Amino acid sequence: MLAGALSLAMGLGAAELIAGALSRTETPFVAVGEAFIDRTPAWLKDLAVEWFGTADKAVLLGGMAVVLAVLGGAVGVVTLRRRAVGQSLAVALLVVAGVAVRSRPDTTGVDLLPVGVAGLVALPMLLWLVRRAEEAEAADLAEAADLADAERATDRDGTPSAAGASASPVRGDVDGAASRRSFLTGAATAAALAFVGAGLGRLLGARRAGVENSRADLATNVDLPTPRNPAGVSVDVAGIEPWRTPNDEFYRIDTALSVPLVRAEDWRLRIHGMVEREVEISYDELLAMGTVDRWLTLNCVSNEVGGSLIGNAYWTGVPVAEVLALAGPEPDADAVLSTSDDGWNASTPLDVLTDGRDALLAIGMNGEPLPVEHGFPVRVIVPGLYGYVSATKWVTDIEVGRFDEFDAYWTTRGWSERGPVKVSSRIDVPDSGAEVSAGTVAVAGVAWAQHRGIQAVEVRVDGGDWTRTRLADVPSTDTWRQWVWEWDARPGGHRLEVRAVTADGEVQTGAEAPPAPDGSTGWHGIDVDVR
Ligand SMILES: Nc1nc2c(c(=O)[nH]1)N[C@H]1C(S)=C(S)[C@@H](COP(=O)(O)O)O[C@H]1N2
Ligand SMILES: [Mo]
Repeated sequence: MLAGALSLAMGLGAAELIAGALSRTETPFVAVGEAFIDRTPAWLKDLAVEWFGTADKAVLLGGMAVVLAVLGGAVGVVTLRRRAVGQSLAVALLVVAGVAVRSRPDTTGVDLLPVGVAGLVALPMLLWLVRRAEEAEAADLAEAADLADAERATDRDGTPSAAGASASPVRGDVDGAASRRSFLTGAATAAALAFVGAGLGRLLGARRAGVENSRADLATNVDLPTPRNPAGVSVDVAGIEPWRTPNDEFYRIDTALSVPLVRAEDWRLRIHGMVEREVEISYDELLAMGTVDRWLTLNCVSNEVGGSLIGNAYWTGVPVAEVLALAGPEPDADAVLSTSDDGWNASTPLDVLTDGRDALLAIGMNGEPLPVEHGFPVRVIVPGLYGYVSATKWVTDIEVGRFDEFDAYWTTRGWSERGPVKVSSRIDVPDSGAEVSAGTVAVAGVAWAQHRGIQAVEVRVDGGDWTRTRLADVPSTDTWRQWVWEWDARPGGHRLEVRAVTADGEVQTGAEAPPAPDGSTGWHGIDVDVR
């Protein structure tokens, strides 16, 4: 029983640890508890609150621990008799935990990782402990048999008999005291590791909670304007991506397996390097400099033609140039290396940050404090540059210097040192491969060339002449621009392609290039079947 209960505990402890390290809150233990709470009938909930008050959660957790100990004990006993059945029971418990995890809101496949780890830890531990227990038991039986033999032999003729020496099949193979010792050592280790794992996991999880609290405080104390789309930015065609990307739909790209957890009150930004004076500012000091609100489109250099690694949001932040001015960059500096709390970094041209464009140290996204996954509490965003050379999330350090001295994260991995956004466009509707009815069909999408602006978007059918589309309005050159074209569709299979023209006259090239090393090119095309 101890073997079963402790191996289960150790598996769950490991799951807590992994979940904590990944900043996931839905551990198997927690998820089962929450799923249970959600399924508890109201009268029982009321009763629990009436009986236990605010201790109801502690009572539930204690109750769960007891139930798990009993279940684990049963698994141990069954495993002792029938290995395969016992292990299947253990796996069944893990499956239940997995289902509970996935039944929680906002969980993804990643949240199943701790469940898997629990299995990888618990199952071998179960077998090992059960085997030690079995050996100890067998040795006990053998010793008891020896004793009985010896007594019988002594009874008969008064002298100990040598015949009893081979009465038990396991005698000689197993030393009972050693097996017991090794079972107890294993059991104690399992118990200790379960506690340590769970404890560390909780600590890590508590940090996430602290950061979310910090976000929640800011949401009430900092004035972040509600995003309202400027007039005319949408072509209002069903199926097109919304002009403003909601935070939970905004693409996420970073190297962080466990997201950096920095509370606003602990955040500091150091500005140093080739500057007149080194400066360090706090979150409150940053806010006190005064914020601006801007619509900016951010995209990833890894975006394939027609891809979706792009989003448009209403950002609140302090101009990077003003923060740099506090330190006073030296005249021969040409780059800024911004570094994240987790060590990731990007080098950005100094002149781009100071040429008057809305390069921001952003604190707000779509009227909310930055989501943790998008860089809370402070990130950089620079209109006109790909994210990998500019948009450092969880930024804590800004070094002014020279490109020839900086080695930024992606630059050392073969991507270009400079990453200006390339003009591009995308067809959102109809879907590629769609069947549409002959007649008027709305073809619509977006085009972008941040900080340069889009002057025209053209489409062509089956390689024919390029036709101008109707453009929606934009508040500045820094956002993507929606377009729509009423197509008089004739029956048959057709290929539609799109290209954009920047405000300064560059026509988007049809030459195809992959994302590496400085962004994909080519026209986005779709095939549709007109009936
Ligand atoms: N700290 C940190 N910041 C980062 C990255 C990263 O890996 N780590 N990735 C960058 C890249 S490649 C892009 S495209 C943008 C994506 O920002 P988002 O996840 O908020 O959309 O963040 C940038 N900032
Ligand atoms: Mo990116």
